[in-house]
Amino acid sequence: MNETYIFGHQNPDTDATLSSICYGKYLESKWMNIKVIKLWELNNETKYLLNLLDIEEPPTVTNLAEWSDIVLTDHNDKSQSIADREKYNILQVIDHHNFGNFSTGKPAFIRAEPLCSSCSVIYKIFVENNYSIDQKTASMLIAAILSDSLFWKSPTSTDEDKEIVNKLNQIAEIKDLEKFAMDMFAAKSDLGDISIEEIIKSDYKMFEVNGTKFGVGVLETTNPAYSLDKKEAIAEELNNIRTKSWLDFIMFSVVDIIQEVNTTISGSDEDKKIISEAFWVDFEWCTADLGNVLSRKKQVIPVLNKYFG
Ligand SMILES: [Mn+2]
Repeated sequence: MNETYIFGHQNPDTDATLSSICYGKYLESKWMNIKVIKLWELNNETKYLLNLLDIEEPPTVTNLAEWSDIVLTDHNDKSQSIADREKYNILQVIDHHNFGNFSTGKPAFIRAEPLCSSCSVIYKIFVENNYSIDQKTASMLIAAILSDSLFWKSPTSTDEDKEIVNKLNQIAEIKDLEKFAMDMFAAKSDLGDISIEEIIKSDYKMFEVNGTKFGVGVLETTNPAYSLDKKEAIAEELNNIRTKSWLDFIMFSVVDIIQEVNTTISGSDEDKKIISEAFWVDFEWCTADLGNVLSRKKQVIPVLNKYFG
């Protein structure tokens, strides 16, 4: 039986990783030969969770044999996926993002819903198929949902997501969900001694609209001062990445999860002009206060798509 590879997006976050692990386990129960992989190193939040829940870290694999079968979770966009994706055969996609840059060679199983996390969609698939959810799986699904929803602060959160977490917690039995989430965010915010490029790329996605290629990095943190203190260096590195990756535009936002404020950094006059016009904000040196803009998917990308469209 051929191996089927399952993975989330590049620069994987908690939802990307845990959705692959949980959904991979489910596909295995359907007698598929599944190999969970990741496309890049994990962030500290996901590492903390794998350690806490005693789950094996999937290997990083960036190149597969041609025409390998693949299943995508938490993304569909080509520019956020495995390199040269057209070389592979997409069997399934489980997602909660928009479809702007996606096609398959063969018919595929696609399931996407506007819920706050891919793991919410996966929970629904499990229930619909009478798949029994064990305690560890329930904890992983909860972790991913709370991570993507920033403990319900993100406007992507829906009542259905909250209901799903309540149902899952009857199995997971996590005593204090808020503490569980805050510990996870603290782990994510503990960046240690990482480079400026790693700060920008820790949660970074590329997009293409109407021939305009752009990158958007978001750092969700309980400790915004850590990166805002390095704003000049970040602004400079943004310009380097823009040149290296042949981008037309790049922005990086520090999202304070506690105060619910987005401070966006930019190092070039062109990028500042775009951000100012698109979000109606002014720059003070290299930062602009975007206010309560917490979700890249729901509050940043639609604005940029409209601007560049
Ligand atoms: Mn997600």
